[in-house]
Amino acid sequence: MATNPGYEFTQAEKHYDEAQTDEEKLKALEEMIRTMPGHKSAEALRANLRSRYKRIKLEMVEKKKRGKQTNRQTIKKGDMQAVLVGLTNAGKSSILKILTNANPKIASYGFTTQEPEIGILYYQTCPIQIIDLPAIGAETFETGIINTADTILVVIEKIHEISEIEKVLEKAKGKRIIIFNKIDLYDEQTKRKIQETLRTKRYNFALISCKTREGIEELKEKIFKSFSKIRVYTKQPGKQADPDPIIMNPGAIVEDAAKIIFKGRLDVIKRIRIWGPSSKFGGQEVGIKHELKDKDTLEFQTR
Ligand SMILES: Nc1nc2c(ncn2[C@@H]2O[C@H](COP(=O)(O)OP(=O)(O)OP(=O)(O)O)[C@@H](O)[C@H]2O)c(=O)[nH]1
Ligand SMILES: [Mg+2]
Repeated sequence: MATNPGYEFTQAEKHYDEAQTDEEKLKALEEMIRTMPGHKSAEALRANLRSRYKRIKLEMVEKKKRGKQTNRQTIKKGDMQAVLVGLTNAGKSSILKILTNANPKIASYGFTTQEPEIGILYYQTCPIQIIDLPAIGAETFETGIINTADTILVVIEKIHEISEIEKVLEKAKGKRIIIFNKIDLYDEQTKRKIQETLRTKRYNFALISCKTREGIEELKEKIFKSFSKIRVYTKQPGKQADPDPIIMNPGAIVEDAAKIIFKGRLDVIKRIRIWGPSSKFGGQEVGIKHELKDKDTLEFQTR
């Protein structure tokens, strides 16, 4: 090189050539700019290094933006969507992992989660979308998904965190469940106190531990209930009911269920009987306009 570079500069240049990531490249470039020859003929080189530095920085910002966009696009809102919100380290990703098939990064060093992550919780075979978000205060934290989610899962380690978290929930419309995590760290008496405080404040809450799995099944049920859907089981005459319910909105009638089962062909139905909360007695015969309730069992006799 015409500018007679010194040893340090040559080393920095080597680092640049060997750099695997944008961060490493930037670091090497900084080093090159710092150690490059000072005389006048090096001006062009300096300009070249500076523009290289700028270009990589810009590319990094673009990549970050694109990354976010793709992630947002892949999170297509499901019928039942719950989002995990909280301060760093509360255990949001641990909860995603325990509830769903997702395998997020979990660590104690803080601000571990950098992008929204999605998992599916199958509750009685119906899919519930659970979204894990970066912690409040993280550079990549955004409220978009929180504002449209059906249910907000407020994850805390201490009760006073609730008021801080509520600040980002101003535009959130979903139902809220307070999840007091890491309950394994407390004795029975303290646990009761925590429970009492949350009850007095009239929160819908769950005390859980990702470590011992305490409270996890109850939490699943609370999450499902928060969507206010109804489960309707179906059966054929003389047979056991199908263990997988049909998930419907409150106010649904027999006709809605029949349309799903018979794909719209209602003329095949001869007789309808019902068991459960909406029936006067087990096996009551009902018409197509009969309103269903959660945990009803419907029997269709066909022609
Ligand atoms: N004792 C105990 N530790 C837990 C429990 N749940 C999570 N942890 C630990 O808490 C730390 C943080 O867990 P994460 O799931 O990464 O927390 P997070 O809320 O996703 O953190 P960020 O991504 O930084 O916002 C990890 O060291 C976990 O092992 C629990 O129920 N009990
Ligand atoms: Mg996390």
